[in-house]
Amino acid sequence: MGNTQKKAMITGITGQDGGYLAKFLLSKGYRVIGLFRRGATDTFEKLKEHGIFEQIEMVGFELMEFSNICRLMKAYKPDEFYNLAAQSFVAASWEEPIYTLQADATGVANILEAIREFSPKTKFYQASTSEMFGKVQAIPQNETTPFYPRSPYGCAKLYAHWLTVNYRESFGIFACSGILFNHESPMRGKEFVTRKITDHFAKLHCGLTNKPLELGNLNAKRDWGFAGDYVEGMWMMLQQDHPDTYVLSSEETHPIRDFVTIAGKYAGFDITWEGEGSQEIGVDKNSNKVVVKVNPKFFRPAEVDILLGDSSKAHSRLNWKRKVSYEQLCEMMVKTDIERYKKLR
Ligand code: F7E
Repeated sequence: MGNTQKKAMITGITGQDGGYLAKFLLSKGYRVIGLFRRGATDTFEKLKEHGIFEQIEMVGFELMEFSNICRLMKAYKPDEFYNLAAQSFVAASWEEPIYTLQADATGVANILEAIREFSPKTKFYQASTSEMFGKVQAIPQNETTPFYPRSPYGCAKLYAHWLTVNYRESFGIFACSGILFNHESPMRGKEFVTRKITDHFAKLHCGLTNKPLELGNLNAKRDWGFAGDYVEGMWMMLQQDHPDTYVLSSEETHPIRDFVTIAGKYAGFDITWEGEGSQEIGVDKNSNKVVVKVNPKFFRPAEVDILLGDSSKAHSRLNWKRKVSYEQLCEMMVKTDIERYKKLR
């Protein structure tokens, strides 16, 4: 392949999306440079589980260190740059609003400035989010729906989104913003609700705990898809003739409670719901045991009640389609977690 091999640089390489995207780009013959934060502990488990760790050029890097990103951009001049690094846990953003702002907003300004200065031909992908719609102004949400973020995370991401659009319009940089709705997988962090649920049910299934799963707001509705499908959409955006903004979503919305019921089914529990609000419980009909209860500590200061995306633009312009359904995603996550615990025994 020699000189024609494309170079892709990915921040957030150790996260859920970083792993799936790297795997996809490697399969397309890319040279993948993974940027990771140096730390005392090794954070490469996901890349190792994907079996791709050895194929990625891992480079230690700090998004807050502008000199770092400038040097990297100058040295590599990547064909494509995917910014997947972020403080991405919405609930934590009320505890760490300033850090969230630095990582999720200033970090993007750092990258765009470095591209502008040292590698203006680099195509840039920004991981934008449906959290920007927050208190939704229309249902479903598409690229033209007004934004109304409901968390410091959503506010920081909104700045990054507009800066991406602005650098596209101001300097002609090929900068794309992907407004991705929730995307999950067996590689999802356990602080996010879907994986928290599947991991706990796998433990209950394997007899590794007998405690009920404790959750917050069961009424919130989310539009969940499979992360593996969504990373392909990121790449497709950078292969177009012109940079643009696209929504990627499953176009279905389900309450958290529904995901719990289905995940329970795949773990062997037949859950019925009793009570309301913070008194609500999920009981397994087979054993008559309480397997889910509400703990108000997981309620958020402001909630995003419903997200439902309309991806018609991505379907028609990118020819992007999700392959994994909501039920298949839930089944895949529960089964993988059960297998993981079985291996440990
Ligand atoms: O919460 C409710 C919670 O933390 C989903 C990130 O990737 O997607 C993700 O953000 C819903 C919320 O994801 C618990 O109140 C109830 O309504 O899984 P989550 P998120 O906040 O939607 C977007 C697109 C991003 O961009 C973000 O980076 O579930 N919920 N009980 C709970 N949530 C959590 N985490 N834990 C609970 O116990």
